[in-house]
Amino acid sequence: MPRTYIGTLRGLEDGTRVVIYGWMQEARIMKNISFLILRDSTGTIQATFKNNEATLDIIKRISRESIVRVEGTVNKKSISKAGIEISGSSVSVVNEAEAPLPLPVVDPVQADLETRLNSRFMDLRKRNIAAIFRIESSLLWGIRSYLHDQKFIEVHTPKIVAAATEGGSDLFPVRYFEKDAYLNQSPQLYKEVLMSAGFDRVFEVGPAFRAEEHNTTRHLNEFTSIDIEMSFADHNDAMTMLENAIRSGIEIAVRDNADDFEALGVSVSVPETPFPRITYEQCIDVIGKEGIDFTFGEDFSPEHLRIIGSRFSGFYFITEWPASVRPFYTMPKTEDPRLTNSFDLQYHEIEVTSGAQRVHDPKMLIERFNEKKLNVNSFQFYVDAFRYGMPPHAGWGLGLERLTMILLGLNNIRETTLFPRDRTRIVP
Ligand code: AMO
Repeated sequence: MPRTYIGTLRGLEDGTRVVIYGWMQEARIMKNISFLILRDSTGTIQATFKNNEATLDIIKRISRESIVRVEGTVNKKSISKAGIEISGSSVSVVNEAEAPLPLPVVDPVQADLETRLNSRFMDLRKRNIAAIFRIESSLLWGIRSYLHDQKFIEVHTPKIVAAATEGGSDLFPVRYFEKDAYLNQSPQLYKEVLMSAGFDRVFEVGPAFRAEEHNTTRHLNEFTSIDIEMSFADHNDAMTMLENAIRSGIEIAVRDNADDFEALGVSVSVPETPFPRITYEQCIDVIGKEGIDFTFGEDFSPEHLRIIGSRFSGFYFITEWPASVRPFYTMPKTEDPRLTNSFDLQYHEIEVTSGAQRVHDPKMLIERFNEKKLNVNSFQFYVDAFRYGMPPHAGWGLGLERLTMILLGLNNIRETTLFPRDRTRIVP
């Protein structure tokens, strides 16, 4: 008999014969009957057995979290809280779980994050923890499908590279036969090269590696970057694409994951677009009003961003950043070259995306390398792509884990990563 998912039982008629496979969450043995709570990826169900020697003998020995097979019939007249159960006819153990468990699955007392991450496979069995990843998957699905509809093609660029893109100090070195190489910080250079290749609109979802020394609640050393690059476009086009992509991701998650939001006790509404835009200089005014001194050309500190973020209830862009705090590839603003055609998307005080119109003129690009005291020779393959017909272009990079974190109001980015990599953790 084929397997029935627990989540589909309600759609079946009373009395239908079914076979359920799942984890044995709980067993209770009474005088005449026994109860098993079974769990699969779609939910939990109670199976009730009339005690007889054969089944009782098995039920007594099933350890928590063992994989079991239960055969029985759907009982929709159940007096249980769920109003539905399985009247079990047979039960067998498919694979026994050892005891004691490294981490309980149903436990009113939450273990601390470190303990949970050490036994992540158990932690992920919890309904509210699994919900985070189901929602993250839908978010990404919605963003992907939006970009696909907008004629972006999905690409895959190398993660073992020879040069830095986002600043030289945050690189993980790797030995590449007789050469030195690094894990890529961002697909930046490659996505731009693909504009010269004539692909017009590309996106990539992949790992990005940052050897940042500090351990914070919003930094990972490996994160998932959603990157786009589009030709014949500027920063304004890129911002429009971003707000629409995020709205689409949230729309899909809200549509498809009602149970998961409920399990997390979180309610989310689809944000209205366009998102507000505020310039870097307007932000300086905002923090100035709080009596804080700030020098033009610096980056905002977390404290500054808290002040700015307190003015907005959701997503907003900070635009026109000074060239001093943006990478070499960022297009200066024509009317005021101290500034750039760049933006960050913020949610309250947290940055979720960076993006910009890029420099496309090879001469200007070389100047920007020199200004940033970078060695052009290390970027030869990139510069070459600008010399033989590079269209104007723009794009952004959006951190998937940050997006999930802010959407669900989680206070640590590790919660949104299956197996986080931080300053001290590379296992599991
Ligand atoms: P940036 O370095 O700002 O820009 O990164 C873009 C987005 O990626 C996420 N992010 C991180 N998430 C978790 N842990 C980290 N250590 C981390 N670092 C970055 C954030 C951030 O907003 N090439 C440019 C993008 C572009 O211009 O297209 C870039 O990488 O959400």
